[in-house]
Amino acid sequence: MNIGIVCYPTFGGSGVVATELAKGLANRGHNLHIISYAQPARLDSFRTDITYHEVDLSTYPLFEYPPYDLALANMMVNLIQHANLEVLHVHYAIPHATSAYLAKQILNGKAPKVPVITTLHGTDITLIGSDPTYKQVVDFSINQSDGVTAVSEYLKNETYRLFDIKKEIKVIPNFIDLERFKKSKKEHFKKAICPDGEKIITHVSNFRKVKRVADVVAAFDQVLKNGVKAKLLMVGDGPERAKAEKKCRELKMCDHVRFLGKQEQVEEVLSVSDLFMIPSGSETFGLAALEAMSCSVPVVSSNIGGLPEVNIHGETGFLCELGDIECLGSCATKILTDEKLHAKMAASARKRAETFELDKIVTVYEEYYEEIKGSL
Ligand code: GMT
Repeated sequence: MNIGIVCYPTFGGSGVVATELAKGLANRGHNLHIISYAQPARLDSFRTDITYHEVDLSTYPLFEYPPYDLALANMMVNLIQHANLEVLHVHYAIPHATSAYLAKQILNGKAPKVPVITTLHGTDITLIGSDPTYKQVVDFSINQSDGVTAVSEYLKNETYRLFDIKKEIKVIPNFIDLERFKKSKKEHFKKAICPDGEKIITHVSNFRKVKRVADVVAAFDQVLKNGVKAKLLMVGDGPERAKAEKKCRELKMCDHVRFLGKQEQVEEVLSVSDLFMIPSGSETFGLAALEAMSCSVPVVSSNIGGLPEVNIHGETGFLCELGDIECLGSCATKILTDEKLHAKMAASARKRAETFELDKIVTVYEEYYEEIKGSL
């Protein structure tokens, strides 16, 4: 099949899922076209079966905000006509589903029908999508898609609750490359960071407000106060980084915290981690938690959104109520000070991650494409 995948190019979330899905589909003999405004971070090597198309935004003195959604729709029309796309799969509803609708309308009757599949990822529904500024357009565009998927049961239910959706939403969870994300020996790295055998707690995110990075620092402070020798690795960057750095200065424990910035090989950091902390205020799935679990790292997370569908309380880690620093700190302490519990949770985390294995989920997408194509 010739498949078009539209996504954001960013490090976290939907862009990663879209790019990894494209690679998985290409490995099965499909021809992939990735469309974005910049090269996706995970599209890191040349292959003949994946073509990247960058949406060009011509500027014009009148445009304070160049209309990306129109340029994207134009690109979709070109690719449907000239690359013979058979499926157009857009990740994140805004504005991708709307551009896809427009492309379909433009081509109506002039090209074979191409099914548009929209995958909902998170903030396109829970935050920005349901904001009155965009809500009506998002509602309309989702309903105009030929197929709609959501990355968790939670997100499916939230979409029905927040919008007037007539379509059936299929839950297709996110997935993980178990070969890439597995614990590997990086002892030299661990020694360099933890010369006295300290435990490592890691957080990975885009440091947006919703990730509550200051909570990670505060909970880590509790762990230190509980007498655990530990280091905190903060991976990623974003608007809340300065706040988190300020928090560790206030708590006078900056010596124990390393802000590593954006890292491409997250699995290497996870390989030396003893615990992963993700106290988000909203998280429809929590791909970062799954990546940690796949590297046999137990997770302490908030009991929010889709996180309980990934991190099983008492099994792969612990869940705490939103903003409960005390709970985050004491759960982390419990795992880090009980070797038996740590080993049990690390093994369960990997086992749980195996249920989200990449190939299995790619098959589900492939079958869904066929189903939607057949229904047109
Ligand atoms: O917030 C992010 O990390 C990016 C965001 C997105 O929509 O691109 O991520 C969402 O999609 C990810 C992939 O499906 C999910 O794992 C994240 O839980 C979700 N983020 C939120 O809901 C805040």
